[in-house]
Amino acid sequence: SAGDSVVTLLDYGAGNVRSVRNAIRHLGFDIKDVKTPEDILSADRLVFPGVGAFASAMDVLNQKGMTDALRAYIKEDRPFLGICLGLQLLFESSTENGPVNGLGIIPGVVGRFDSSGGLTVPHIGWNTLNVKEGSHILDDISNRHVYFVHSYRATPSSDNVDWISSTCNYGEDFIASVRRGNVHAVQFHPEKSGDVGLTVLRRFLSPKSCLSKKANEGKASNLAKRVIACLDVRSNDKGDLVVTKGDQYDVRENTEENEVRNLGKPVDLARQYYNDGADEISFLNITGFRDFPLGDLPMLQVLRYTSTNVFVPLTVGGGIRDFTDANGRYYSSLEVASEYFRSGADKISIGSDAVYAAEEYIRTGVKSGKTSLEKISRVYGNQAVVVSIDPRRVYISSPIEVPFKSIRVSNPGPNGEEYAWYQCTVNGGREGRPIGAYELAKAVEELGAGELLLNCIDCDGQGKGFDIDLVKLISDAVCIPVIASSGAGCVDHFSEVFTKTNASAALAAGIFHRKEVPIQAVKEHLLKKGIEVRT
Ligand code: 1PR
Repeated sequence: SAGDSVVTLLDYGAGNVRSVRNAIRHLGFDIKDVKTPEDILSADRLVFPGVGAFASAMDVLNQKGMTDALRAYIKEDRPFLGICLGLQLLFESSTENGPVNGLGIIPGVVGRFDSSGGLTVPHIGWNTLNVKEGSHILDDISNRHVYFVHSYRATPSSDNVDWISSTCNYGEDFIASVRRGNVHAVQFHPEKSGDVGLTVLRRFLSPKSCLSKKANEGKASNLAKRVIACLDVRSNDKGDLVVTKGDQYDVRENTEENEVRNLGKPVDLARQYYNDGADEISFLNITGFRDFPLGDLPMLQVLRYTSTNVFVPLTVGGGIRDFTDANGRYYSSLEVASEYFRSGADKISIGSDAVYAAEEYIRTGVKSGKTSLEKISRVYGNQAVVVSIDPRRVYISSPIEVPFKSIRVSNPGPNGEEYAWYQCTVNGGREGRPIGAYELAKAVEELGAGELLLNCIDCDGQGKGFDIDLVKLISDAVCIPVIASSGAGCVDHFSEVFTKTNASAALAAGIFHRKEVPIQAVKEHLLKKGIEVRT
């Protein structure tokens, strides 16, 4: 019947569920959106991708009169799939901005991961599941990597053990999925977990295709180190949006025409990197500091197209700030970010504006709550906000020369200097600011950043390896994940950064664009070195 191909989606408008939509459509199903509580009650199968914070999600569900309909639907054992917050909301309550009551279907309280012992929070990235037998949609995916991004989790107890279909280990065992009859919920994101995730979704959507193989016994899980492909995007002089790549941030050819280097088309390259096994794709709108992104519709189009067939996380950065256009119309940074999310981004990244926010916070000692960083992370959650740092190395002879955190460098400077500090810049490296990368990292973590993209202008495009001193300094200083960036030239640079520092991910651009090193080769090398990766 026609109903067989229709999936009812509960999108309460709090954020990006575009990827879930895209994945469902990719699998050949049509989507019907829930508008009223009756739509829930008449669904054949209901997908509930929770986004945003627990309290605001419950507020919206209560306001729309959907809480009772959801409870009734689930109680009748009708096909249900909750995703991320859609799992958490099934529990009794959460401590996120709370305590706040949830739907109360599963016993237990959702709480925050404990970072006091040095655990990196949010839990972002590809981790493996310990799948229980009879878990149905997860059968035989024990030990496969799936994508998580969250700071809160439900924990196993004797009261909810009957519900648990898999756990995952991150500092402790937490509930990765639940199942009772036709009701399923997963803490990870199947729509962002590549082929494995699509399999989980397909099994939920067409249960007949489900394997009932015996589940593998899962080993203790390990968060995989991520390999990220980065696309620096801007308009060339002809006005076409191209992927470019700089040398120490200079993206122009060394020719008379001085044209913007063109390494390909953003949508095509992103798709290729997804197929090649990239764990994540980042787009940086590198002229966003001067060109307003909402006027830059091609970038939004790039996200829309890419997210239709790329099922790993997408980050987009560039130009996220408050803005008044030529007609005097004011746009808040939150509107800019929202537009990026609506177009298919899973995370946004803030560069220049985060530097100003950190400077102000350090100067006043007060969190104003008004910076783009704070506003966006409050609405979309910390895990959706990356801060991109563009530091430049400044050599000094002695730490007392500057009021910023400095380190003893592994390789002395040109005049034999033994120390350096890392000066933050804004506007694509064009302007140095009176703040160091260390100070910035600590400040933005407090202001709500969920992750740091740590570049280094000196190393960018040089292919001589990551700045290990810098990556170590920053990844030891914060509890949030750090993405090492700038300088990858060969596979050994990836194992080096993962063995010598606490980086959670490594990002590269030039070597992938120039096809010097395939992503698959990086993964194979890391595997050989005993480093956990998603294959
Ligand atoms: O300040 O919020 O508008 O954000 C601007 C964003 O654009 C920032 O994330 C900033 O890093 C980025 N950006 C600005 N100018 C440039 C430039 O290159 N001229 N790109 C730029 C930064 C650095 C990396 C690069 C790695 C790896 N690109 O992301 O991809 O260095 O390169 P490699 O593997 O080839 O060495 P805002």
